[in-house]
Amino acid sequence: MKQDSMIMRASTVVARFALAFGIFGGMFAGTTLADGVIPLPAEIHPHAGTFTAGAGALVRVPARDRGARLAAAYFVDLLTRTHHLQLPIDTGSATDARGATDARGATDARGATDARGATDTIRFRRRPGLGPEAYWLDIAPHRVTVSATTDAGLFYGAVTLWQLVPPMAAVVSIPAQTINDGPAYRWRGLMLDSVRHFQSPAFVKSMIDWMAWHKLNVLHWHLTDDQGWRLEIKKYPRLTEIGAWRIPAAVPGTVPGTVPDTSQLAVASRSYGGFYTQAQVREIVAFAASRHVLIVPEIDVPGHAQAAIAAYPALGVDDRPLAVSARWGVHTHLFNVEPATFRFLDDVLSEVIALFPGPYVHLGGDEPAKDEWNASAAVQARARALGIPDADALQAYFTQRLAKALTAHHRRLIGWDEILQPGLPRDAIVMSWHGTTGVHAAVASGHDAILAPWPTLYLDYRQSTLPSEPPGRLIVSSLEDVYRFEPRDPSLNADEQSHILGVQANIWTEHMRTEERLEWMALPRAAALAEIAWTAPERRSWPDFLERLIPMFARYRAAGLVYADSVFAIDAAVTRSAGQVGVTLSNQAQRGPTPVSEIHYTLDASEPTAASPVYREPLSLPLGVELRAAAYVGSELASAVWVRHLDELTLGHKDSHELELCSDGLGLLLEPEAARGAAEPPIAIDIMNPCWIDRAVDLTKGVHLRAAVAPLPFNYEIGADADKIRVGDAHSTTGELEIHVDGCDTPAATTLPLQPAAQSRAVTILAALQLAARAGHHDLCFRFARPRLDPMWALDWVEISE
Ligand code: TNX
Repeated sequence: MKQDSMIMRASTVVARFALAFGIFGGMFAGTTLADGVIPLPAEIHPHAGTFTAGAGALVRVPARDRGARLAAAYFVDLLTRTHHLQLPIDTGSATDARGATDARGATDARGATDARGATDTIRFRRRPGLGPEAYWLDIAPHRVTVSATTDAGLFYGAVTLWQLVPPMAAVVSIPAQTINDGPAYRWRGLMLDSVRHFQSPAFVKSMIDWMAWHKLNVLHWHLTDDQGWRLEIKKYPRLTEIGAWRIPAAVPGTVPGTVPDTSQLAVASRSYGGFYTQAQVREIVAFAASRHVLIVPEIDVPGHAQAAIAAYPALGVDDRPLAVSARWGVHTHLFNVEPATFRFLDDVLSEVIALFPGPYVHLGGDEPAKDEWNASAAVQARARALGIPDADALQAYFTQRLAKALTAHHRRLIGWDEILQPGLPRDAIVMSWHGTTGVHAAVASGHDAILAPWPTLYLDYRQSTLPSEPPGRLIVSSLEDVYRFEPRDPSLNADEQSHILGVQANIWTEHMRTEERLEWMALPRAAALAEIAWTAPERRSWPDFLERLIPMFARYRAAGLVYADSVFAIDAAVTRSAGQVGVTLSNQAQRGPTPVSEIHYTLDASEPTAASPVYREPLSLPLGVELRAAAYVGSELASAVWVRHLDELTLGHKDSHELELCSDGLGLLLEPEAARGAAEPPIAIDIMNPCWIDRAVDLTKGVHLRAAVAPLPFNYEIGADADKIRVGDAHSTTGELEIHVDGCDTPAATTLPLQPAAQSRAVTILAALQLAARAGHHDLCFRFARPRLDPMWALDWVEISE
């Protein structure tokens, strides 16, 4: 089961989702209006009665209406997948195709048996005058009608109808209501980075499928970068023969004690990678079309180009051979500006355009560190010949030169907000990631724009501070942060507003080594994104969204998708005083005036159920008990079960999440390369300053201390910032763990040599040491003295006992 790979708390035993939901998943009660529909529809009007489709119910579509047939088939397919219900489809009569009331219309309205003998019908039909993605859904006691002008509208009507059927229901039973719906924005996107880590074609399709459930309609596919070229280009086979492969990114200190020089590594060690063949891309594009998802390919220029240059060195600024990068960050290798390079890019774009029929091509443009261009005599000479004054203007030239190629192919250019420079063609679209300032500048100058602000809509940021989060970035962008991002900006005038095409969240995958983790990072934040992109701000409500999320979770489980329970997951603060343990429990959903979930707990090692005591105030418990807690929404289990033995040993054990980081330079959640169980949390670390604090430790009697450490690769391109990292202070060739009392800059109270851990890629427990008694409570600071940047030592946990 996929859920097995979810990251769980190390110091505690957490019951697995799969198990817990297996026990409690069937309890979902009845449905109310639009219960479970995400994104929330624009208008819902309740009526008396209930539509119930039992055996013999029929789905009817007009004859020769392919769009209606596909929408109906998707509805039937979804119902089969999540409910194991199979409804037959009747492809109808010519009368239906005209959309007029047929002879059976009156019969249907009465709910009597129609010509095929079915009592209850779900009809898909055309209705003129609705918006391009809008639909109308009428649920009456014996008949459901899904109508729309377009195929997309019928499809979205089908998705809503599916979501109206309560999860686990054995029959289709929906309260009578009319739903009139359409999106606030036409661009409702997710960006998938298939470069930093590669996903299988099957995964990409599965993602497109669940995007459709959320009425998300754009997959921006990031296909080229420094760490790989993932798209087969027939004219340039080396792009994927060479450019699609790199060394695994997480090998710490590849040659112990030296900075790994990837260009020296044998081809055989370039073991990580993959690419999409053109046949696979065609299949994915066709699949996406069937889900009304548009794929927008991204070929990133002029930066993020190292993989292409590794494959064809003549594309680069100097002749030095390059390897495909296995490092994260901003690389300095740019395409050169020679005519041959533009011919190459024109050729690449011709193949890209042939594969992706959509109207847009994304040409990146982000983070072009201009060092190489500025330093190169050849680039400077070329710029002078073109009459271009500086490197920024050169990037403008680069983008605009390729924009012309796209225009010739009747395609519109999209780029990150760095492309907004004088001369940018008016029809180019600006994708703003630097907050929303890029959007203001873009729409003010008449460009269409898409909101994709960092860090709120960056799904590589973690969703909570809990140790259950997989590797990623340390800043928190919670489900609520995403939900509360407001795309509508009242400071823009109506004309400017009309240039905002919509919103997009970006899934950068540096730290997402597995597809399961990617799903965890994407779900359910994609549901929050869907609602801000589709539903008008005045209709959105955070508590209401959370309630509707519970049946969405059930659908995710039915489809075998991994998702984050972070919003409901139990957060515990534990304190000790004289034989007692104080425990404060909370979760993200609990905060605010209207708590959506309730926390139930047990002290007898049994699983908490909805009937277990409700947590209302901090608990004071005797030492030695085992506390279990879980969040419920009504009778539905909404979080993993949190477990902790409150005994001496586990209370003295603190992992990197329970310690405090000394600084917030560049915070990441990282994992050691080797020998780590699925239940071990990643390590919280500031790579600019790997340093942790344990506050107010009682040293009156002295303490016994154990620490677990791991070497992590320093595989980051951070330019001159690397000089700010303190290294070179080690007293041996491998370095030491230093423990400081009351301030990290005091002389170390004691040090532990790292030598015993140096040969391992896993976590090593260093020999225990004794910290001498001194009166009162003191802050302990743990940091490393190391000879060089790589490896970067990390503190996994400390254990302090008397
Ligand atoms: C910035 S946002 C990038 C990506 C990284 C991302 C990590 C943007 C256009 N470029 O190359 O993957 O940060 O969060």
